[in-house]
Amino acid sequence: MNTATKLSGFALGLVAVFGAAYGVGHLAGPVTPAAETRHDTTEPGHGEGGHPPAATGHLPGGLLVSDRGYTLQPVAAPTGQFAFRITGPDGRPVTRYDVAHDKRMHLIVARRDLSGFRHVHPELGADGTWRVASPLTGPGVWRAFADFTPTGGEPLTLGVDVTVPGALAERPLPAPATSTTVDGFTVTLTGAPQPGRTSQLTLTVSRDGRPVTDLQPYLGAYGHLVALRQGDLAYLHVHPEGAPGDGRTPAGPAVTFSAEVPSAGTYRLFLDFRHGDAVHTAEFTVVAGDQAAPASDAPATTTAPTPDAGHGVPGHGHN
Ligand SMILES: [Cu+2]
Repeated sequence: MNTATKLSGFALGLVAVFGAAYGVGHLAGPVTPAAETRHDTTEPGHGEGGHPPAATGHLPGGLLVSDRGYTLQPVAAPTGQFAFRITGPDGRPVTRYDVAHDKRMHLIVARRDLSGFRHVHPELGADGTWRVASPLTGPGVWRAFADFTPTGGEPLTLGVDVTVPGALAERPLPAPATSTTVDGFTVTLTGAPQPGRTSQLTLTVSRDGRPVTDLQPYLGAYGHLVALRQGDLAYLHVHPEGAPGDGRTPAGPAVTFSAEVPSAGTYRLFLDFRHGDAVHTAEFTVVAGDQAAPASDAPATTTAPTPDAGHGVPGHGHN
């Protein structure tokens, strides 16, 4: 048993590394085949394959550490603190940001195995350094996403890997499900993401079998949904339809999002919602598009019913 667990962890590690390597290769442009290197004046960036260098805007967020002149740089920080800065096109730390969803900076972190999700809001120092009590809650390779809008620029999400040393215990991704529990709440998901087109995802919150109708606004909405793609952690942040106080958006139990995932594959959804002056995060594994994601066939064999999983119907459904 123990050996099997270790092996599956190892296999997942390989998948993650392969995914990361693939992502880097894709972002750097296609590798030029040897037969095409006959030109004496090979210009860097003159890639073939129809991906012009300036087309990074079509990529999902969070895959790049540097985009449109802005770069995410972790900086040394005291134990227990996480610090970073964003440098701008002039190479200097950016100190002016627009407020988006109540904050000038949203820092989202998750381990490469998609465990340990946190969403926090650092404080900006006069020198352009952002600092926050470290959300990196244990050993592992973490992806840190900075989601911000530099004043005068467009919204950006930059991502960087940060390693926290220690004994690494890779966690397998939980199987796809349409219901989960967190902090005594049950959250159910209806709708399934479809690659390349907008899908409605509705998350419904209940507690002790009763619908929760007194959700509290959190960052200007009744919910925030982040989706991370397994393999490269492509980042998607969606806000719900309607806003608190607009006269038509109820404070639960349902919060509806319009989301478009960039490809078929397995995603982990993280729903932040606020109730009782505390923020709760409900997590779901979903499969978008064709059920061909290799990493998802391992959990499919574990069909043991769990008492709190509600309808344990996988989120993907060929009828
Ligand atoms: Cu935030």
